[in-house]
Amino acid sequence: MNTEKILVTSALPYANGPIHLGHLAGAYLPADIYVRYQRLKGKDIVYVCGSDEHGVAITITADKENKKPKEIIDRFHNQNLDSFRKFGMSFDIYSRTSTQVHHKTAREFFTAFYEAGLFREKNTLQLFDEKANKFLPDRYVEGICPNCGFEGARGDECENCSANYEQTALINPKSKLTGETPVLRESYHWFFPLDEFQKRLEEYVETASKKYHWKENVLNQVKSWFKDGLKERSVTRDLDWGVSLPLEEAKGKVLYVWFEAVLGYISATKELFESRGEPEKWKEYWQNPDTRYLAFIGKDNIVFHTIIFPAMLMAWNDNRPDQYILPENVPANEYLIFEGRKFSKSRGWGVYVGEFLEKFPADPLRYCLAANSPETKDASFYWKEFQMRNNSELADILGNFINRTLTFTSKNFEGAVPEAGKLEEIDREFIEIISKTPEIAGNLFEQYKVKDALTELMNLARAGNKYFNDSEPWKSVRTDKERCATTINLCIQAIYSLAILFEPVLPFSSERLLKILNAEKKGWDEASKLNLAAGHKLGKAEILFGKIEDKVIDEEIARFTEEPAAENVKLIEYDDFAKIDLRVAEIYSAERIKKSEKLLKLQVRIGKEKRQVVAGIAKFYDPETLVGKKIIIVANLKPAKLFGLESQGMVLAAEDSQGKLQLVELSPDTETSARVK
Ligand code: B3M
Ligand code: ZN
Repeated sequence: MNTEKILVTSALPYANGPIHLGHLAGAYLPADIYVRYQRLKGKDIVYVCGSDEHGVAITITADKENKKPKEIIDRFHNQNLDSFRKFGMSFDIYSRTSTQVHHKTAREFFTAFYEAGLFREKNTLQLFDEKANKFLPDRYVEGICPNCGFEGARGDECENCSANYEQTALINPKSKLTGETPVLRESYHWFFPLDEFQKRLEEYVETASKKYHWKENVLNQVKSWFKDGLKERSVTRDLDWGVSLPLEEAKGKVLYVWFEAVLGYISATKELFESRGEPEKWKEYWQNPDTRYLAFIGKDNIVFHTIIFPAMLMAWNDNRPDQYILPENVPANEYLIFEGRKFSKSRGWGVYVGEFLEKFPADPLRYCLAANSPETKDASFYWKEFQMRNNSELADILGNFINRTLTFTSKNFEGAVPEAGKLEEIDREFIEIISKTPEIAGNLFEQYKVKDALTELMNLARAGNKYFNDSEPWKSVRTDKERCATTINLCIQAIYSLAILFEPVLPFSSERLLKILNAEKKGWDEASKLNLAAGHKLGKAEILFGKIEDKVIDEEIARFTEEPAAENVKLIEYDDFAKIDLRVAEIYSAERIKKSEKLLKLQVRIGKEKRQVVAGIAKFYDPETLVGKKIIIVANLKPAKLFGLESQGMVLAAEDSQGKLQLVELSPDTETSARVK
């Protein structure tokens, strides 16, 4: 048994919102596939993750919802844990940074640096909101990015260009609490001297990236940071939510979320082994020079995992006897976008994992995200592609090969593996493909090339279909039963191999398939062999991959019909505009529609005429408040049926910055029936 130790972490998602497909494609699915593959290879692997529960990402959400941060993190921690479980993530532990052990670990690091005199301490000018009487750390301010000019850049980082900076560098800052321009106020803070570590970090990156073939997207970002020169970073914040500092004089301050969140990986590993009754064993991973450590992340987290976290570990190692290992590789994916546009929580653009898995099984989603993984460049999730990959690849290639073989076996060989006879060229060629695939695909998984590995695996299923077709067992069953038996024997052997090899990507289907084969899960390398003895009785066959109908996918697409941005709109003639009959209408009755969360039934008056209009504003308006409002409706739209109700027009509304629809309202003295032009 190969007992090489591997430690794998996935970025800790903030517990301030639900996980969406973009998250999965970035730091989670690639790691899970890798981990499952290495487990099949017999490696001694530990895979940890958990919720990031501190920082202003949490407090801002709490402020918005008028809730306590604790309520927010509890809600989303549990929700995300559930989504991950349903998606088949095989974490050994999914912890959270609000645990005791994490607070303790984080303070230990701070203390170690403090006692070593590493921090620079000073009074600094911080942005302060006089109206709210509060300091405004990190995302509490927005402004123009000092690096790329992006408007709406956060106080600590720019989501457009990934630049990180001290808040005071932000141009034209505005408080997120009140919208006011903040003033500068003095506050005492502790700074980590990142600049002092630059040379060693460069050496570390140079060596590790060469030896372990870091991805280019990661390396480019790191290099540009080095080029700009590393700067000291303050590790404390004026905030009342987070890990408090172990210092008397630091009341009302907490550790900067990133300074402690990366340590969450260590805390989670401690917790894991504590729960297994081996409280010291985490050290065999984190403090063992023979362990390989891989940190899977999304591209917006690169600097923290390639520069800041390694620097912290170096600083610890400089001052304490117990020595931590550094990441051997930091495989980061690019972004997944959704139907051609960025995922956006506020604009409701995208799909949450929980929602998705209520309608579709996890494996087709895993397959689709893996096959279209943003490994080297951004990729987009399209519903149509999801349907196509499910129907034409999973069902028509893999599922079909399994299904036709097993049906044939049950019909002609009483559901047992028939004995193979003399091998011919065609059989030997197929055996060759079975025996080579594990190594070829395995090497690709080792290099995080999930897409290519998947192609190899699917090619084995393709080869299976071709072998079945070319061998024509439906003919040989009548003319040469031994030949037929050989064909079917090899097809079943290939299916067993597929069940093992697809486990990292399709864990649920692999488990079901093993049951159908009535066989045990075996190691990765075993998949290169012909494992089933003649006479082995198979289990009950069932369809592994159902097809997804157009209707089902079209419904999903309809929920996300894209509106073009104003600057991209095609120009029209006045005549085109004049075709639309816009009228002022007065709402005289409004009520909810049973079973619909979104729709309201409105009765409106346009002059003397009465109309019924069904409008998708139920989430944003109480029906009572609508009566008497003067609004605009498209009066010459062909009637449509919604939830069995006829809608004789459409109301005009626009989204606000929170993604809420606001009706276009007119002043009460506007004449109904007046034409809007
Ligand atoms: N919580 C980033 C995020 O959720 C962050 C990662 C922490 S990794 C230690 O976008
Ligand atoms: Zn920027």
